[in-house]
Amino acid sequence: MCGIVGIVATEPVNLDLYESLSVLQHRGQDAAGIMTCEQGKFYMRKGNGLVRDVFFSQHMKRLRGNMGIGHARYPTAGCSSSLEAQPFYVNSPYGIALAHNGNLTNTEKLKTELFQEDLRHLNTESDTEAILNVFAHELASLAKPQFDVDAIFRSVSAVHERCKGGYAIIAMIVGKGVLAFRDPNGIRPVCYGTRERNGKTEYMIASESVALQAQGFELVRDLEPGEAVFVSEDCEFFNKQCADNPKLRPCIFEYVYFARPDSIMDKVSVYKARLRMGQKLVQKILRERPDHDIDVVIPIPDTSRTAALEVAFHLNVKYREGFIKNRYIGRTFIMPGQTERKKSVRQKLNPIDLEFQGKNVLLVDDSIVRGTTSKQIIQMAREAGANKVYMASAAPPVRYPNVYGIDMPAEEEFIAHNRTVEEICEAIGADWLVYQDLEDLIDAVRKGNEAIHEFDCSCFDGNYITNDVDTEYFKRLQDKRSDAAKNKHDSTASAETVEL
Ligand code: PIN
Repeated sequence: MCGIVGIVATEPVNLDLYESLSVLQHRGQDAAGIMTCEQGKFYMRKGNGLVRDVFFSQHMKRLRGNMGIGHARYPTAGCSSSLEAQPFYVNSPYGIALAHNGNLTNTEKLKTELFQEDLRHLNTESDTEAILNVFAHELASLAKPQFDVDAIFRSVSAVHERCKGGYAIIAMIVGKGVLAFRDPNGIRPVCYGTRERNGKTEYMIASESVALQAQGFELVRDLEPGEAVFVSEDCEFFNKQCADNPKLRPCIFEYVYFARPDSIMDKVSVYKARLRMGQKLVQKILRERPDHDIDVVIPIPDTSRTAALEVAFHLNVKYREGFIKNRYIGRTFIMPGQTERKKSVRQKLNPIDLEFQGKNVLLVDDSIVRGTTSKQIIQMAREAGANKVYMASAAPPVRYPNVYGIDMPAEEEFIAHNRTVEEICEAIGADWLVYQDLEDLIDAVRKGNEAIHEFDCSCFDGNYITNDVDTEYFKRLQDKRSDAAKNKHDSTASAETVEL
């Protein structure tokens, strides 16, 4: 997952872009980049690390101009060298910078086509570079010396034809404007908003509405699936549907975990969707154990708090903060002669023993992926003196790999892989385990916008809506995402931030 942002304004955009990336930091802590444009020149700063560690005042001063784009990266199915920090850039036609959130499912085929037919060289493993080159190639074949917005939209249509998968793109063309578009299924989110300043309407495009709100922009709407919007350097707005059969199927995992609760995505408040997940989950708990003996509901911070509140309320038992998270946990250091130490959950979370002593506790998490965190937390709850430890997940079991841009481990590393719920319960050491049903999760989100008829739920049901994911693809993905592959990569990484 990644965060993207683009702004066209009447004053310098460097600070707005920096602050927006900080607001979108939860979408990617691996690398960050900003590119701005002034008088026909691009200015760029990008590197590995958190937004606050990549940009210093000397960089900010150099990011000149009233339009620009930014990116915060979470590595997806690839490596995370700083060479692959975004935006990427090509100098022809015009000069184009591009940043992307998502993952393509036909990158290998695209790379071959780009090399053999379009005679374009790619220097990294990143599918962003592939999309940029497809777009540049198509625009070069359509562009005339006189700049033409329609040529841009026709090039986006060609990208939709050639690139498969989930993607939300932000691009900037030197001296012309900022472009954004969304894949024909609208899997990945992107929205835009406006702000009035200096007698003009300024535009901001971002992965999540919270970024707009924080910079004083008002959310206008999400981009439609397949739609492209272009804002010229002098703040003129254009838009066009560029896909043949667009159909909104947003990624449901955004609502489960990824997005900030204060964002509105495809007209659904993420916060309210999580409250409803709690309401649905409690119904299942009561169906399974009408005579439950739960004394207290304790969320596993942070995401699950919203759902846990509703679970406790409708169970009519206490809601308590039993785990405190260390807010300042940072990088892990690689000391000479030592391999990097993985941080244990104990360094991130600490129990307040008195909330556990002698009680039957229901722990609530947003999802269970590998189950390693759940296992350690359940053990911590027992050591803190809990009598019984029950576990509830606001999402169904994660059983299938995500190919549309959410970085998840290889399939066999999921705790739910080839296990029944009873077996998972035993593996994580809980006294009882309850998962949200997929139908209930869908209802919980859909209630916010009944015009969404379908979601990408692939990591729960294995249904890949782009219909192009074959065994060969999974094999390659597996090789990239396995622990062995990641360990190999980690030993060359300069820093790592902690992820729960
Ligand atoms: C963590 C949210 N959430 C916690 C992410 C852990 C799965 N994990 C997914 C649970 S936070 S595991 O709220 O953003 O801090 O199943 O892989 O062990």
